Amino acid sequence: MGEFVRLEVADGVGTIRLDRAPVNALNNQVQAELGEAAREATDRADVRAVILYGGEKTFAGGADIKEMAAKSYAEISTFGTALTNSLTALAEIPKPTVAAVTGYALGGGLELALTADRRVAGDNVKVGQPEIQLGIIPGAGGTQRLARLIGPSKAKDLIYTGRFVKAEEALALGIVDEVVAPDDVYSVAHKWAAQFANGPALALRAAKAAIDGGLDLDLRNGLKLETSLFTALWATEDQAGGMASFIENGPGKATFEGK
Ligand code: CO8
Repeated sequence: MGEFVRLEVADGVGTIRLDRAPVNALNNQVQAELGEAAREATDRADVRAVILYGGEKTFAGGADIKEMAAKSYAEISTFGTALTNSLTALAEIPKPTVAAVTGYALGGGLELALTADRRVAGDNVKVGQPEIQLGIIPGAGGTQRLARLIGPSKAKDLIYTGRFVKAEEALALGIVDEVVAPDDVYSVAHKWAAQFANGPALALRAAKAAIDGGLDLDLRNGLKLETSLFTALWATEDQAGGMASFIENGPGKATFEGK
C-alpha cells in the first residue's frame, strides 16, 4: 500500500487508485508505487479484473513537471525507463483492465490510461499529449501505444500539436471506448470489470496474451501464438467444465473456477 497509489480489492475487482492532489502528477514515488500496484494486482488470486482510477476530479495531469524540470540527463533517463517499466507492468497485468477517466488525462496521464484494455470517460474529460508544448515528446509509451491504438497520422496530429481533445472527439478517434456522465465513470467501469470476477481467468489471460502479443507479430506468427494459447486451455478445469455445461445445459450456463 503506497502513499499515493493503493490497490483496493472487493468482490474480485481491484481498483488501483491514484491519490496525489491536486492532479495526480506522476513523480518518482508515484512511478514506483504504480509498479508495485501492478505487480500486486498481477499476483493476487483474489483480483480477477482491475480498474485504474484517479478519483472523481481528475485522472492524471502527467509526469510531475516541477520534479522533472531540473533533472540531469542521467536522472531523466533513469526516471523515464522506470516510468515506462511501471506502465508496462500495468499493461501486462494478465487480467481485464479498464481505466475510469475523469477530468484530465494528459501526457503521462494519458499514457497511463492507454495501458488499460478499455477506457471509460466522463463527458467533460480532456485528454492529450501536450509534451510538445514543454519542448519534449511523450516518453512513457505515448508515441507507441497511441499510434498503435488510433493510427500514426491521428497520433501525429495530437503529438505534434499537443492539443487537448474533448470527450466526443476522443470517442470518435478511439482513444476512449465509452463516454458517460461524469458521476457515472467509476460505476460504469466497475460494471465492466465485475463481469469477469467469476470468469474463466486462464482463458481471459490467454485472450489478452494472444491479442497483445499478436499485435507485435506478423500474422503468421500471431496465428501460431493464438494456436498455442488456444490448445493450452485444454489443460484447464474451466475448459472441461465450460464444454460439459454446454453439452448438458445449453449455452451461457457454465460457472467457472478460474482454474
Ligand atoms: N506536474 C506538476 N504540477 C502540475 C502538473 C504537472 N504535470 N499539472 C498541474 N500541476 C499543478 C499546477 O502547477 C498547480 O500547482 P499550484 O497550485 O501549486 O500552482 C496545480 O497542479 C493545479 O494546476 P492548475 O492551476 O494549472 O489547474 P487547472 O485546473 O487550471 O489545469 C491542467 C489543470 C490542465 C492539468 C494544467 O495544470 C496543465 O495543463 N498541466 C500540465 C499538463 C501537461 O503538460 N502534462 C504533460 C507533462 S509531461 C509528461 O507527462 C511526460 C510523460 C513521460 C515522462 C517520461 C520520462 C522521461
